[in-house]
Amino acid sequence: MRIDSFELREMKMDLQFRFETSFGVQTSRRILLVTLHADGIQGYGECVAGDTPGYSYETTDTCKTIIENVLAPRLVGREVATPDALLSILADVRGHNMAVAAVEMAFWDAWAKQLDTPLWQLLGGQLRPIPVGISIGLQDSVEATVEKAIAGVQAGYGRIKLKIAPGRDVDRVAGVREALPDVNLTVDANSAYNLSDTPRLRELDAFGLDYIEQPLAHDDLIDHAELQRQLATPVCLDESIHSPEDARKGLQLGSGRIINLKVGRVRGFRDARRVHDVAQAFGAPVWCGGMLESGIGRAANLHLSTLEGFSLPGDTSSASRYWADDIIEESLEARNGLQVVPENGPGLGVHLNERVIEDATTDVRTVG
Ligand code: OSB
Ligand code: MG
Repeated sequence: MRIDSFELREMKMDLQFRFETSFGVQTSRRILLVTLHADGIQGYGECVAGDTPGYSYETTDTCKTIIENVLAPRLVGREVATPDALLSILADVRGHNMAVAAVEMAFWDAWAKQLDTPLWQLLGGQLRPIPVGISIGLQDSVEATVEKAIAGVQAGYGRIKLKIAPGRDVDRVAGVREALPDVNLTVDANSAYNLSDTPRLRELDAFGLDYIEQPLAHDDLIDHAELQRQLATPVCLDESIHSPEDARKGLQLGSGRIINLKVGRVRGFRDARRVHDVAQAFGAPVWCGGMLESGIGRAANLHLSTLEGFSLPGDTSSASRYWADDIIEESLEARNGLQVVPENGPGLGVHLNERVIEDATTDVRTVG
């Protein structure tokens, strides 16, 4: 495909709920939407970077700068045949995975549209309903946490993930487990603990959690391995895994037994697939994480989740939980804890809602 231009659009979207994690509170989201124009086709990519450098050093602003000034100028005017070719043009860009992934996603979407193929098929997946759960932010009380978890189960979700932080952990988990003895329950610490908290984390072994997500530092594999040796509950790695090599090292060291896979964190679909393959070689389950995506990113997550190693419910819950109005026409709503992969046309299989996008847009730039 000959890449003609990129449009970089920034939108501000209000969240339907206050989302608190161990790294901060969010009530809205700045989202970058990348549109790639090539051979008369438009491909879309959503950048998952957050507004602040809490989850990752990447932010909406760093991604905007890197895409506008580094990635897009290199690609405009070039003939690019495959995602591999695109990634090799960007190979010397160290890090900035979320920026690269947004551009790579737009390329996959355009490429799949040119091939008249749904993205899931091009990725090598199998079409099936996608099991999803919900991620519940830190609440001020045990009661509020239990209430949110019960509402999630009543809405049909079969897996509940609770955000935890020191002092807001064992009591929350105990309360939810008592109210919901059979639900698939997990926790996500977003790096809020260190090895000296091992006794506290061991208390969680009593509640039959499916996993404890990213308890220790964002850049650590060594201490996670030590912690995993002392825990019965599997550790699931999120922030620590940025590449297929990280996945190999983490699984080889025993830093965790499960991987939360996010396209943006690992530089795009090609490498997400490689992380998936590494995990399969180790017999480790993966599941698709969420980054409070709008419609394009949410659709992308559902396509990725069709790969066979995605054997645990993902975080791609109903779009209406997050947004009053999504940026796509299709409604990505879970029923009985299952999402349908959108197939309203080739590629990502969704269409932009121009009205919602216009209203939410705060900045537009074009390269090329
Ligand atoms: O750690 O999985 C995480 C959201 C933003 C950044 C990091 C994380 C999350 C979530 C929310 O847990 C998942 C979602 O509902 O999109
Ligand atoms: Mg996480």
